[in-house]
Amino acid sequence: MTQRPAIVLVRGDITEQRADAIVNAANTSLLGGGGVDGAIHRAGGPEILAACRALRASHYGKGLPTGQAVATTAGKLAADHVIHTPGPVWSREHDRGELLASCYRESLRVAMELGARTVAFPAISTGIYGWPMDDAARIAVRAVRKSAAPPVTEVRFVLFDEYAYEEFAAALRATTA
Ligand code: AR6
Repeated sequence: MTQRPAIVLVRGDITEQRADAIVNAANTSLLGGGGVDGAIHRAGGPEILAACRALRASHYGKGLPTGQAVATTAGKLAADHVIHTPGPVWSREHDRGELLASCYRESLRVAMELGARTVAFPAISTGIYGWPMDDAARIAVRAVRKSAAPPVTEVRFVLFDEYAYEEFAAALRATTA
């Protein structure tokens, strides 16, 4: 029987992670922004933006749709690849949970195609896009449990603060219970 990939939580900065792939909470323009996106482009250098611009020109003239994922070089980062995925903006009126789950699923699909074994995710949509942390954590953990498969051996959630860490830990406990 094949081993299920491990899900690991760490507190920290995703730009400092050693992993085969790190995931960027991007926007549909693929051209950078604040939060994790800004930090990844700053730390990874201009190669990442150049690769994003090339993808815009070749495949995504109108931008990358929310919930999809695409990989570029990781530039100067310790990772091999950055996988960019635009999360949904949280809405009180519309349930966009499926789109948020799709970010995790599609990012993992791309990671597996690349042969990545270790993949690090931030808490997509929980910053500028306003998603409540408890709900986002539940969706993230469920989606990863469902979709992670070999060659991935480890999925790491990299949480920026104690609150995010605690909410992901609670979500993990709830799905293993
Ligand atoms: N490492 C790990 N987590 C981080 C880091 C970091 N270096 N920096 C912030 N976080 P956000 P979103 C946490 O806003 O909500 C950008 O402008 C942060 O505390 O980066 O998906 C894009 O271009 C929060 O919990 O992403 C889009 O326009 C989580 O990461 C938009 O923001 C996500 O926060 C995307 O918004």
